Amino acid sequence: MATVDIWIQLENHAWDVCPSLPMDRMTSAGTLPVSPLRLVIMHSPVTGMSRTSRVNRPITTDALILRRYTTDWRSPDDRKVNPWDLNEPDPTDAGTMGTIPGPTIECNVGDTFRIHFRNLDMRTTPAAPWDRSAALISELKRTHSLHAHGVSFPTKYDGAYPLSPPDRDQPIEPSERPFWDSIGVKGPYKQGDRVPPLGSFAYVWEARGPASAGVWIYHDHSICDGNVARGALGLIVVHNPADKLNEVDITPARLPDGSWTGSPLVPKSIPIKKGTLGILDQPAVDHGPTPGHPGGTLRIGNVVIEVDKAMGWVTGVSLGTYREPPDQAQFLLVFHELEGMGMCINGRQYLGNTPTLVAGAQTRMRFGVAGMGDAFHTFHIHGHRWVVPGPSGKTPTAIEQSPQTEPTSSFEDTKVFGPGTSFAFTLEEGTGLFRADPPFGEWHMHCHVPMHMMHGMAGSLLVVKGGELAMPLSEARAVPRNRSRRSLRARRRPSMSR
Ligand SMILES: [Cu+2]
Repeated sequence: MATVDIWIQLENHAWDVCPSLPMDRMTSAGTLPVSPLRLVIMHSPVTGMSRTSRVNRPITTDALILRRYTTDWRSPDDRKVNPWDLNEPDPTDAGTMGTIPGPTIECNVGDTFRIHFRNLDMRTTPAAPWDRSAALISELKRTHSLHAHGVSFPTKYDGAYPLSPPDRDQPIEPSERPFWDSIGVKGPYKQGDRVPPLGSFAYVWEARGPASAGVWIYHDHSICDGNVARGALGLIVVHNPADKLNEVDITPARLPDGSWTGSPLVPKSIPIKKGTLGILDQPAVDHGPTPGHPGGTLRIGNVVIEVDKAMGWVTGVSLGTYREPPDQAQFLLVFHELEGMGMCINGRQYLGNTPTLVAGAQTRMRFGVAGMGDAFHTFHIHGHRWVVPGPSGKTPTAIEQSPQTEPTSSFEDTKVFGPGTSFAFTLEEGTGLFRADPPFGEWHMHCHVPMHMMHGMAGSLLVVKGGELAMPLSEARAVPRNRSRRSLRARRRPSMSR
């Protein structure tokens, strides 16, 4: 029974739903509308870091990013949602400055977690970060909160406007008084359902009993609708160590290169003749300096291009080799909509940008899948099936206290879920009834609603041995348009002459 302290800050900045590839590997290039501007200014409010970044398909207004920080919001502590995702960009100041979904809150059954939340929504109108004269939008529109599913708390920690009462344990500090005044909170105490810009609030949530084990969503639930559709959501993972069949234990040794910001690839350099970047007539994502590459790296799919400091010269090209996959891995996926962009998985769209999860044949894969937005989805991984574990017993108390290890679903091949729902399941080691045999290769992992899938709600599971060269993955070829009447006539002619 531990208390886990987590520091989260809400920030606003640009977000690219296609950070790796300006195309859809599933339906071929040319199908994806790409932003004509392609350049945004990224600003990290606490470190002061600012840079111009190339984007392929940014959301139309600033995203609202929940970002992990060290104690007292001293410095960003960004971590990838899925370090074994081939396509997830660098989440730090040098990359996307946070993730969608936001920080994963992880604890064990019985633990309490204290979420120190600070609101740094500084959106201006018009949404033009380079326009210094732009005015901040109204404080009420920039007021936010955090609300959690699956765990226990009193109403003061519910974060659900307008129902949460003032928290008598959290007086408003003199330094925050003007901010709370600006949204009409005149009393002496903070209110967790309405945290004003520059204000803070601590939520205390409890993973009470084995019934809280699993994966749950948390999200903004304050004054304005639409904040969740700008990215203000995250996942809670409650582990149940008693669940020997389904649990995974993610130690640094099981992360790629021992790091939450690691990648499934080990860069393997192929020296080439110095050449200009002009030869790359394709947008690529700037991944900034990386270890071993004092200049920086650009990535087009899984081809890594090393560039010099001024990004004017190509200094090398690398495909990379796959790291040896871990024996246990956790994969978290949120199927949701981002404003103006439609269907996303983890804030990204189209195969090649969405998660391509890398695992080995013997990896125990713990999946946590959640839905958010207006639509219902159906989760499907080709070549894999599972059962959802749940409680044993028939009374509410028995259900709440039982270890949640009983297989309670039928044999699942495609699972329906929707806004605010989540489920977790485990694919055990090895092959058999539940796993593809042979396992190697790339498997589609998508929403099975055709319209959602064709709008980019599709990722993949890539099963590798480790050590092999990461060759470019399969891409669709453009499907020709309907044949003209002339070409159809030409096809018919031979049969007519018979
Ligand atoms: Cu769907």
